[in-house]
Amino acid sequence: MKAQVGIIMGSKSDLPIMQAAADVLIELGLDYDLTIISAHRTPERMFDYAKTAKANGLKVIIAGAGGAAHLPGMVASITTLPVIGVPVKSSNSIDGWDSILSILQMPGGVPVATVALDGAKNAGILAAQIIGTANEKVSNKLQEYKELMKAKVMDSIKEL
Ligand code: RP5
Repeated sequence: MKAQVGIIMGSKSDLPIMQAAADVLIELGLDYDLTIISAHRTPERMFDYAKTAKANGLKVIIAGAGGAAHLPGMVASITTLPVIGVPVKSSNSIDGWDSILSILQMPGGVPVATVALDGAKNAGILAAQIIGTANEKVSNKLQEYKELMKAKVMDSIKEL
């Protein structure tokens, strides 16, 4: 089956953070397509990716970037697919707020669902939840995931 989730990031240096999105998608039984696209260094590649994403079978795009983090917003400006933005606290980020605000403060009409700073795991879960609205198998996996989280907390209480 073709990947339904596209994971993109501005630089290889974002990968240690963005890997968490890939890991949770695997846990939830979803395939992903992961690559590097820089809004500033490879703008044509970004345009082509966003323009063809839907035809390539993607249902959701997770985009991570840091500093002047334009990748998620620019991709959202080109595609009608939902875009989840992951602000990365990168080497060129002052304190993370630059990454957050660059992704969060989108103009009306072009939303990016922004998760927490370095919050790639939640981006993966949110992508699965979007796909789960029309996919019973993924929805069941998400339910199991929630049960597991609950069980872990209950176990930690017993260990006190
Ligand atoms: C952003 O600049 C990237 O997404 C990355 O977070 C940051 C730094 O990139 P490198 O200089 O490490 O390639 O565009």
